[in-house]
Formats: sequence, C-alpha cells, structure tokens
Amino acid sequence: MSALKLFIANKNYSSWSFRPWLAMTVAHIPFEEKFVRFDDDFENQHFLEFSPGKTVPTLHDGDLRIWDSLAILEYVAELYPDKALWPADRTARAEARAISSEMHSGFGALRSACPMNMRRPPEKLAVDDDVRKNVTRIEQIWSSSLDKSGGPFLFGEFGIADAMYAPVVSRFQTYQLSDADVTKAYTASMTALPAWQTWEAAGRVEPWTVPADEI
Ligand SMILES: N[C@@H](CCC(=O)N[C@@H](CS)C(=O)NCC(=O)O)C(=O)O
Repeated sequence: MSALKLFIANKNYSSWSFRPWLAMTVAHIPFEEKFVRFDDDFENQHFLEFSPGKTVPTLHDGDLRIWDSLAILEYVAELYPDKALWPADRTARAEARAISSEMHSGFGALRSACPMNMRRPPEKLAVDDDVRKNVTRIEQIWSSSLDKSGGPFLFGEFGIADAMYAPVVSRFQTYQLSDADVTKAYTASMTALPAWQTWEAAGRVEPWTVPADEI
C-alpha cells in the first residue's frame, strides 16, 4: 500500500479536495484515498483527527501532515519530478505558479456565489458584477495560457495549474457562466479526462446534501 494518504470529503462538493485528487490520479501517483464526509452540524470537528487545520484535503506521508491543496500539489511535484506536474520551462513554470496562486488566493465572489455542486443540473445563474469580473479574469488567464501553450491544457500537458482551475471549470458548467469559445474548449479537455469522469460519477451518487452549498 502507498505511503501517501489523501483525506478528501464529498466529491460532489469538495472543490479543494478535487484538486490534488485529480492531479495525483491523472499523473498515476499512488495514494490511498481516505474519504471523510462533511458534517456541518458538528462543524466538521472530526477533521481534527487527521488535519491540524481541520480542513480537507490533507495529505499524510508518514508523520508528515499537509493541510492545504496547493502545498500538497507542491509536495507531490517534488516527490515525483518525473511526472512534470509543473512545466519544465522556467518561464512557463513561473506563470503556472502565478495563475495557481491567483486562483488560490482570489475569486472569492465566484466561489461564494457558485459553490461546486457537480450533480446540480446545469442551469444559467444570474450573477452580480463581482462574479462577472471573476469570470472575465479567469477567461483571460485561460486564453493567454492556451494561446501560448497551444493546449489542450493550460501549459500543454495536464499539470498543477489545471488541477487548481478544475473546480472553476465545474462551476462554469453547472451555473452556465459563459459560452465563450475558450471556456468551451478548455471544459471539453478537462471533462474528457477519465479521472474527472471517475470523480464526477462518484460525486453524483453520493446520498448526502450540504445545504449551504445548495443555492
Ligand atoms: N486552503 C485550504 C482550504 C481548504 C478548505 O477550506 N476546505 C474545506 C472544504 S472544501 C474544509 O475542509 N472545510 C471544513 C471546515 O472548515 O470545517 C486548501 O487549499 O486546502
């Protein structure tokens, strides 16, 4: 059994869990999946049993605990340099880190108005100007990266930057936030990944509902 244990929550809703799970699965990095469901009634107190930050995702490697999605991705990229999770070219790598960090620290309006909810039937949602600005900026990022790399992923081959944007791709789909060509093309590449389909299929049949994420 693999030394790496990845703690994740509900696949339908857990956008942060989706990122490392997707990257590690696409890259065929061996890990043991540890599923823990959200329990809002008890403020997810049980997450403290495996996560110092009380959040998912959390990665265990022996005694090491990593309780942040981007930090997990950085760690596995270092453990498996042959998997090329960051672009080999230094300039492209810097850009991939910049857009990954921009995703990690921004887009709050979009995140709170449009929670990831994979089994929700796609339907156009009326959104405010702040969400619209987030959508515009994300599409600028996708256009610029895909134009430079030639696609089908942001830096050519699938990597960490794609994993960081995966939950946003799902939100764009669910809430029909854009019909721009770049979004259609990038969504098609991402959702065609077998790993994406495996995660989504599992999320769709989960019996649990998180009321806060059902808008
Ligand atoms: N910065 C963290 C955020 C993780 C996060 O907020 N996860 C949410 C679920 S998707 C969580 O565990 N919430 C439980 C809680 O706050 O009680 C990351 O990137 O992993």
